[in-house]
Amino acid sequence: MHKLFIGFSVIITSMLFVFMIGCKSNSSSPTGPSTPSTNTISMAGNAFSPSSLTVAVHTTITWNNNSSTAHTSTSDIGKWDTGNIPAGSSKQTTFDSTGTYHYHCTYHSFMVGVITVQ
Ligand SMILES: [Cu+2]
Repeated sequence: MHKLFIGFSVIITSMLFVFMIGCKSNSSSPTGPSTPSTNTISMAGNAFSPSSLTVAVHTTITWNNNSSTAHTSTSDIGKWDTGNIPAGSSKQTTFDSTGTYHYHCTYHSFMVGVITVQ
């Protein structure tokens, strides 16, 4: 009788354990925050390409200098300045506030572009 009781308890405990594991695997995982997108602007032929770009807030833009001379991406209102980007290298800027931002290259005043963050 006593052995039977112990055996019964083991079975009940095992079933409870399996039930708990089952519940855990069934619980839905929480959805994480939306991942910000990444965009690339090329600096080639002494021009920004695309020269006009609209991105979502918190987007990181990668400035790729694909030309043979150094360039910068410098905000007209001092919002950001990548500083010197040597030929063949790149830098990144993250846009955390909405607005329309005009920018230029400090070495080539005719190199201009605009980024709209919304
Ligand atoms: Cu330039």
